[in-house]
Amino acid sequence: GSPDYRDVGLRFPDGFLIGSATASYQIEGAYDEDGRGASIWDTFSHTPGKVWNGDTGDVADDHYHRWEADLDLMQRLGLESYRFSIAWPRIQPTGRGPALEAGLAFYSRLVDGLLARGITPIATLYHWDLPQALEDEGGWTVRSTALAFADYARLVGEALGDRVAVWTTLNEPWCSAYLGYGSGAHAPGRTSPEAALRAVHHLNLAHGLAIEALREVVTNDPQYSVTLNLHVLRAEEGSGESGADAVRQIDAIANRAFTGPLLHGAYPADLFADTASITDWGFVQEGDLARIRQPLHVLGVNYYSTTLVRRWDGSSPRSMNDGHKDVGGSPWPGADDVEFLPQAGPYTEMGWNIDPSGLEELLMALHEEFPAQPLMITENGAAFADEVVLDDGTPRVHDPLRVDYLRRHFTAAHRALERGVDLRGYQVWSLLDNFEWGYGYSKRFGIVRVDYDTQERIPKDSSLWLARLITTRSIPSTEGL
Ligand code: PNW
Repeated sequence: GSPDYRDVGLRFPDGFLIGSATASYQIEGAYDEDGRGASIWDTFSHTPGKVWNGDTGDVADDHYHRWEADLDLMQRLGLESYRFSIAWPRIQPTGRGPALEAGLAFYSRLVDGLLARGITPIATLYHWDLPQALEDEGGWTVRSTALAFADYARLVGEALGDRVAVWTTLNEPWCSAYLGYGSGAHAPGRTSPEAALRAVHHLNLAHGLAIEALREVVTNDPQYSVTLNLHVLRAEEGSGESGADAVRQIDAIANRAFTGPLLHGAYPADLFADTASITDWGFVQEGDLARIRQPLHVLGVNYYSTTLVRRWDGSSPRSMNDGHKDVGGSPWPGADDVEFLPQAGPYTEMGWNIDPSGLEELLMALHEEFPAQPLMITENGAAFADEVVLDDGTPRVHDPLRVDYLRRHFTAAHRALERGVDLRGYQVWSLLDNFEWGYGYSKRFGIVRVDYDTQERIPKDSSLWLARLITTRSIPSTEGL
């Protein structure tokens, strides 16, 4: 049978970077301070009906003001690495022009503070907060946004390119393209299949151009990466050839639309065929593919759950349990005849099924397709409905479900390591409870609780468990937490 993924005592090698991750719009707040321009997420969250409960990132975790205490907290937990993102509109309020000194200074202090505490900085240039002014010119549907991104990368590289250890260009371009321009669940909330496919290409191009720009200006010897949310796809049992073809189609649009150009230097032919009625992909210009394919020191992998599909024959209402907020549009251009099926539990608060075998499977599949490519888990974690309890007057959050989720996924990652995968690290999503995009503050992914009234931080049991994992380099049992 399949492993239960609860092993304790498994050791991770020295140099395997264990830390935690956040993103600028989800934690910083201070949305109008020090000259920061508006991003598409400011516009989106301030538009009634787009985010649950009308939540916005205006204040979030107030990390912009509390960064130093947050760094101290990371140090107390013993984090070896911290994956954060840089808010483009803090550097260039309209997405173009000279850099704002105050914006650069904030991230410069943050990086210095990490290094002073012995924490490796992993910086993401784009975790979804596109300057609104660029969206007004077409956003990711136009090529000029990719060119502007390269200029932004150069400015950040000039300022931080002597200290950042790992640069990640984009976080989950799948979400930016398909949720932002296809389904409309994310900012900017557009619902056009063609726009989504144009966005795919311009995001891929932006990645390549940004690495070229960084390479020209950095002075240390950093690593370059991009982070993808690859879908682990399964066909309905017994669905035969038609199920396998549904997997093939979703694999093309969800996974190979990115790994193709980024790692093989070409878009897959079946992606073109599947989307021929939407676009002829004429926006892919000569020379683009050579610039998109850049050697990557690590490929970032975000993993939460699996996806179950089959071909829809139209005989009953279409099942769309794809884990995404249904706001009308489709995040699957050209795949209107694919069904997404409910999966066996247990589930997290997001409604996502928990299946650590999917992580092992994904790492093995990447290793087989790209044997020489080092990998890093740049996000894995879970939202649960945590509660604060008082233990002898001390506020605590006992989150056994999150501890169990993490233990089982760390075990899966360890099995992949043992099977020969060149896996370099594991960043838990997320350090802090934060603004969970379309769900606002209702979903808590943090290993540290945030009280949104007082901004108090309360380390959950999962953070203590992670701290012990880092000190012992072994997967801990949960005794004595
Ligand atoms: C990732 N989906 O987002 C992001 O990188 C994080 O910012 C986010 O907080 C985290 O995962 C948890 O959601 C995703 O709909 C958002 O499949 C949506 C999806 C996947 C990942």
